[in-house]
Amino acid sequence: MTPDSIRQAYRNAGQDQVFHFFDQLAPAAQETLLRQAAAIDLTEIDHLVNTLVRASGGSSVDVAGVEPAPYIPLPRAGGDAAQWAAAKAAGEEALRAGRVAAFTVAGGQGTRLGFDGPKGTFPVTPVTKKTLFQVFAEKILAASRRYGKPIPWFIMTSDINHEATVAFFEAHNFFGIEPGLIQFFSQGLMPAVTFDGKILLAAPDQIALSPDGHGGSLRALVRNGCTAKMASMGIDIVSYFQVDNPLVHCIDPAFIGFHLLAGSELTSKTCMKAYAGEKVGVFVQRGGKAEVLEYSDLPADLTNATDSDGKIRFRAGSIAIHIFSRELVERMGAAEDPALRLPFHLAKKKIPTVDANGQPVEPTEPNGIKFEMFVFDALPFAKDPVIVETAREDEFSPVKNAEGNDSPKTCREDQLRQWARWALAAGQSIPVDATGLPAFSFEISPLFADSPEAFAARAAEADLREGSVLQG
Ligand code: UD2
Repeated sequence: MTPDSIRQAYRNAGQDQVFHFFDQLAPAAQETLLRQAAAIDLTEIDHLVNTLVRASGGSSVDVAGVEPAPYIPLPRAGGDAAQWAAAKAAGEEALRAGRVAAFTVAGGQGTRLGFDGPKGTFPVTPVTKKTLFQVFAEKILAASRRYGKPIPWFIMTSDINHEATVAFFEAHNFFGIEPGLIQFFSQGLMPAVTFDGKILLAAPDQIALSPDGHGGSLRALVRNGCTAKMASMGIDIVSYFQVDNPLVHCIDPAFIGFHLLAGSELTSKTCMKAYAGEKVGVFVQRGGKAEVLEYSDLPADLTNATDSDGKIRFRAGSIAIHIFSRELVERMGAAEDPALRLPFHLAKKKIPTVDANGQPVEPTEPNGIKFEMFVFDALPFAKDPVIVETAREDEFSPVKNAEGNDSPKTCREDQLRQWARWALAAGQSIPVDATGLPAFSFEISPLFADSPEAFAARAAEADLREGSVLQG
């Protein structure tokens, strides 16, 4: 596209304000703006403005007819132990056949934590302060050693943190993973618009762009050649997790096995909500189709509803751990028809912009709209989706806030509680308080043991005391 044709397209779309300062810009700045403008799909923006923005006058998400979605319970919660064992065996077979890749979404801004840098570089372990990325790397390495097959790791970044993320891995020798097995790629960006659909400028030569949500991962995996690479490696199972939760079983044979045995295209983990207002989406169904409703879209009466036995009715929380079949990613990530792609959600935000003279404006009230896709919206598009329960204490303790719930402190303590449980189950004596928190800090690397069984097998090597670190 030539500069003229780009500007013409913006004029035709009623978005000429993007070039308001163009003639006053230096050539390099003009080029930046043209490059950003050319990368935006104006037809998509036009469609979103017509369907979502114009219709957004305070309307809430339709929740008519939603019911709690069924899920496979843990054996201890009434699940069938034989079914769990069969699932584990099927998952192990797939891992031994090298069919599985790990996939982390790490393109977010981590604003709530107030940490300046890619969130995966945040230190989380109690003694050596390993970063989130290192914990995942060691879990992936441990699984690949156990099953005798390399497990490639796809990491989605965004423009905000791509270079810093890659540099961090390089500086740490990719934590012992062969560099060729890790693929970093940047997710797409979306422009922010005013409430009447005009694309906003962040500066005279910059469009106000932000990442397109974790749902952008489906099209980013396709556009960046990741699905093609997976196909060439014989990988058809994609183990998806977020960057903020070091307890996640990045590679979980039983979870993979449930996915395979059901012939599912999308299998999701659920963990029972700790309290009604917990900020996790919930699994619901309507018309026989499962979906996730984000916590902010669930009205208070449904959030607080209880069953006849007093339990939270919509208690199956979505903790953002999924298995995708490669086919589903390919199909949805490449779809041309908007009806077959992930929908966009809009969020009213304070978007830094410029005034008519090009001077910066920091709004104190929301002045525009950002568009984001959510990956869990793939659920209604997937064949035979499955939802599987996991135990919070074993798998979910995200670092989201600087203090309080889901903070570095709660996460550190949950790691310690988990390792103390393994040690106690293996017959060691460790002083713990009523919440299971050990009286001293120590650390177990996934390369030493990544499950209670793995720990029990090596318990004789484990002398746990203040500051102990069990590494490889
Ligand atoms: C998410 C879920 C929530 C629950 C919770 C569990 C949504 C909307 N909500 O809440 O239901 O499952 O997690 O912890 O997802 N990311 C990108 N690119 C983006 C935006 C986000 O890669 O454009 C990544 C981000 O780096 C992180 C993850 O997605 O790994 C979650 O993002 P978040 O912190 O915005 O989600 P949160 O905590 O609001």
